[in-house]
Amino acid sequence: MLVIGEFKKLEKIVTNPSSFSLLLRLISKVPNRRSILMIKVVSFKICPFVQRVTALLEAKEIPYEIEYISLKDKPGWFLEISPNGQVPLLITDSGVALFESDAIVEYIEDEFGPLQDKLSNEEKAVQRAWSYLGTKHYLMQCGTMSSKDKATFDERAGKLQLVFQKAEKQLTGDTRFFDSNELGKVDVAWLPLLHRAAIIKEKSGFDFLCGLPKLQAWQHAVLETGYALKSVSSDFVERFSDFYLKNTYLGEGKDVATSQCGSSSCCG
Ligand SMILES: N[C@@H](CCC(=O)N[C@@H](CS)C(=O)NCC(=O)O)C(=O)O
Repeated sequence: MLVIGEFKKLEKIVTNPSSFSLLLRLISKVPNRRSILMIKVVSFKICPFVQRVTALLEAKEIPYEIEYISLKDKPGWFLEISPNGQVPLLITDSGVALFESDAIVEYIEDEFGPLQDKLSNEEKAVQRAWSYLGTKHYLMQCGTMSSKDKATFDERAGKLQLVFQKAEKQLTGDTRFFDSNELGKVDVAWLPLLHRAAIIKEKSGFDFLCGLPKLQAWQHAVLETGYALKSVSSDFVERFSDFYLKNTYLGEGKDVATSQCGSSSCCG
């Protein structure tokens, strides 16, 4: 709800259209604001780097519109404004195209405030480091899920599970999320990994988080926020399954559910 002070700010903006970002912040408090003014995210439907950005926008309740492109046939306008030719690309309210999800996340935090306030520099650095560790493994998870045969899958999954084990060791189990009962930067950075692990478990029986109870509890808490679903398109699971569960070991392998962390061997 807008309070009186905010109406005064709004009045100031009306007479000074350059204060656009302040207007966006105010608009984010207005119901049905999506129809008013939005920043734009250029996306590919199953890209985890995009999802970390859209999950943060969702968690911060920042209005945005999304445009999906084909990465096999990138449109000319996109190549024109995207220096790395990759998604996500975020076009700010003043029309500046931002690329690289780390930079985009920092921009959102600078512009709209971080998810958690009052962190010490040390805490912020630890959170940044754990966020990088998560995002650095998106491609490893994609590669693992794309594996065509058991040997390749086992080798890749084994490497990924080492990272999940590190996270298990870091989690205290005393907080709902990574290091707090409030959703934070690390939770959003790991959300795509945890979301994909949940879909793979549901569809194939293979559990990336097998034998890691604190990570499983964290996954549950992150998914329970609803931001995983809100940050992807309504046909995400279908698109994701088409890509990773067809002509892959995960999709076709008869022994997937009992591979490595089989349900009877270590997950109970
Ligand atoms: N370092 C980039 C990685 C983004 C990325 O790899 N995006 C993939 C889709 S998930 C992409 O656009 N690939 C197309 C290409 O590289 O041509 C970031 O953090 O934004």
